[in-house]
Amino acid sequence: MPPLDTVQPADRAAAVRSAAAWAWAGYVAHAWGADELAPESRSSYETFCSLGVTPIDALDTLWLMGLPNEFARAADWVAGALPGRLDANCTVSVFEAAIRVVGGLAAAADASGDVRLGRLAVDVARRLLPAFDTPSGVPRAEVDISRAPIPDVFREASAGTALLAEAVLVPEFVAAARWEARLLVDAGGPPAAASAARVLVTPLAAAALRSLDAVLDNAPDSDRGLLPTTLSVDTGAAEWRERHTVGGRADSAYEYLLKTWLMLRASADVGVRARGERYRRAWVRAMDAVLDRLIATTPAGAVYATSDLREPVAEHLACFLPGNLFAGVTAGAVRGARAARYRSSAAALLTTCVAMGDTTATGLPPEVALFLPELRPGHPFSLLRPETAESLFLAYVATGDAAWREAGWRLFSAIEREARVATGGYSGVRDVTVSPPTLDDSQPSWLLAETYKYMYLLFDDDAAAKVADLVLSTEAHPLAPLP
Ligand code: DMJ
Repeated sequence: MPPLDTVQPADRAAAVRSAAAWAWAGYVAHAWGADELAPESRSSYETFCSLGVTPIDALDTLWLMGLPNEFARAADWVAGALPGRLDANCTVSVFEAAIRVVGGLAAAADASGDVRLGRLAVDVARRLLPAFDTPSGVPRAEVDISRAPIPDVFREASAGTALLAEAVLVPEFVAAARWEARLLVDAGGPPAAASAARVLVTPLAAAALRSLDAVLDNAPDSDRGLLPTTLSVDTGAAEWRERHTVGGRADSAYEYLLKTWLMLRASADVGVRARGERYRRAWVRAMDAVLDRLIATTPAGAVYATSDLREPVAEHLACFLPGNLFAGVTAGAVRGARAARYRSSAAALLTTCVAMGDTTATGLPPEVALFLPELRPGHPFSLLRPETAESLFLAYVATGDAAWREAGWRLFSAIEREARVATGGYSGVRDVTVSPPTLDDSQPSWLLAETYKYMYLLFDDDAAAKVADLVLSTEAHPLAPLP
């Protein structure tokens, strides 16, 4: 990596690519076959039943960045090792396995045409399917990935409550259902099996849609589009009165109202498009309510997403929201005065997310910021999360404003300066207010799946053009919309 201050704007994408290659090289050297890299101790740790979540999550980033040898090595390992690992008796989070493993496999299969990965996306999605077998259709939080029956005691303990984000997983399950249909057709099945209408009624897609519909059908009208943060898997209704939020536990459900529409809206099938329209309307209603009720402005004019309890707390996780608003405007989900409101609110929210990093000694944003009323870190650690980079990319696409690219470069430089490990990889930091920081010795799989991918997309117009017609999942996996 050349000195950061000598990198010309035209070379920024190459710098991101080389950082991603460093993150990957660290994983290969010290954690090969494990879930995630512990870069400082040059070892690894297991977070997902040893499924090898880092290579799975990284596959389509390696492909997009033009790292064919790295992609081939990862794809071969996944195709060879994952089937055996899936048969080990182990409990996984349905949400995490869907967004990282099913989404990662399906997107990599879409991009490369590697049928082995498509088959595995279907296999993993089918293994998650029993979780959706609840009275409401809202899935249980966890499932045994080996398909072992859930012990009764565990079933009772975990059956009661789901988080909102866990209930809305349509893009991943539709992507897996498409691969299932494609494999059927390839094996001599009727071509009509791959039509959008037929894909949506397969068990995989139908289960995810039933859960989303249960959430929307049961959301109290008095909440005017806001969704309950915890749900009963028996009824699909709010489990107890809890704050409304777009932060952790709820975030991707709001994001996926828009993205479920994006998956369905271009279909040649009028019924599929009509179904998608329900989710576009739900997204607009939700975003109107979020802007009315969950946004706060400090006396100094900083705008941030909080909760309806109005605590002066901003989570980095909620920094996906400006990008989601920009994406909706770009896609034409809203027009006229509403589009103008979404665009200006998104710019104000993103300005605060950028300031969360710009105002710390490391240049990294904290996990949680407080406004007292000045901006200061609440939880001061950083897990190198992607949400600000994601929103910067989507803001740049929507506006073409080079200031968003400059902010992205500052964020990239901060990671490079503060979080790079000399022996390979990057690490989260314990306190973003101290430079150089103490590292937490972990490289989350989303660094390669999302953070570097969004930075690369921000700086590389050709790469951005490649994903322009795809739907970027909540884990940044580019999924093909239904035909
Ligand atoms: C990722 O797994 C996804 O972006 C998810 O939607 C939220 N949490 C992490 C990154 O912060």
